Amino acid sequence: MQYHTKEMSNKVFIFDLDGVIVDTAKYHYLAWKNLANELGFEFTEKQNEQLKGVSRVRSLEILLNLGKVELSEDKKRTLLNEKNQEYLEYVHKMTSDEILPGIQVALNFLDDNNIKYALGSASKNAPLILKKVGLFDRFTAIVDGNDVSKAKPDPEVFLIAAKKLNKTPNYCIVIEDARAGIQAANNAQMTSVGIGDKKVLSQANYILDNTEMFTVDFIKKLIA
Ligand code: B16
Ligand code: MG
Repeated sequence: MQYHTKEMSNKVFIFDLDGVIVDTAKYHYLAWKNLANELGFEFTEKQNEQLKGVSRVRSLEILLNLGKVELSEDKKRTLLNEKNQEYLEYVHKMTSDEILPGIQVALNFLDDNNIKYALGSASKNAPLILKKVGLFDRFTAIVDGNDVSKAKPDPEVFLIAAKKLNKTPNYCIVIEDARAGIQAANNAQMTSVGIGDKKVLSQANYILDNTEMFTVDFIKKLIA
C-alpha cells in the first residue's frame, strides 16, 4: 500500500552493508582467523568485533597488533590479498537467502513509496556482494571502500552518498551496525539508526536489537 505525505518523500536512506543488509562478518572472521593461525596466534569471535565497519587495511593492522606480529609492507600486501581471496570464496557462494530478516520488506516499502536509498559501506567488495544477493540494481547509488579516502568515523562515505542522492545531510537516515559507522553518520549531521548492541551503539539516535525490528512501522515513524 502506498503511503503519501509531503515530508516522507523528502527523506532518503543510506544503508551500511555488512551487519545491516547481510552478515558477511562471519566470512571476514573465518578468513582473518585462518590468517592469524598461519601467523601462529589465535583470533576469537569476540576480537573480531573490533574489525566490524573497519577497512581491510586497518583490520590487518588491528589483527597484527593483537598477535604482536610485525611485518614488512610487502608481506602485509601479500596477506591482504590472500585474506581477500579466501573471503571471496565465501562471497561467491552467497545467495538472496543471506539477506538479513526484514530488509527485503523494508526495501520493498521504500520502493513502493518512491523513497530513495543508497549504500554506504567500507567494503571494496560491496558491488559483488549486492550482485550475489540480487540487490545491486535496487540502490540509487552505491558508495563503497573504492570511493573513499577516509574511513568511518569520518563522514566521507555518507556525504558522498547524500550527494549522489541529491539531498542535504538533514534529509538522510543512516542504518549502521558499527560504532564507527554511527559516529560517521553523526559527524555527517545525519539521523543515525544503530542495529545491534545498545552499549556499542549508544551514540545512535535510535537503536534496534536486530534487522527484524527495522519494520515498516518504524520507517513510517522515522520519516514522519
Ligand atoms: P572488504 P561495512 C565492512 O563492511 C566490514 O564490516 C569490515 O569488517 C570490513 O573489513 C570492511 O567492510 C572492508 O571490507 O575487505 O570487503 O573491502 O560494514 O562497512 O559494510
Ligand atoms: Mg557494518
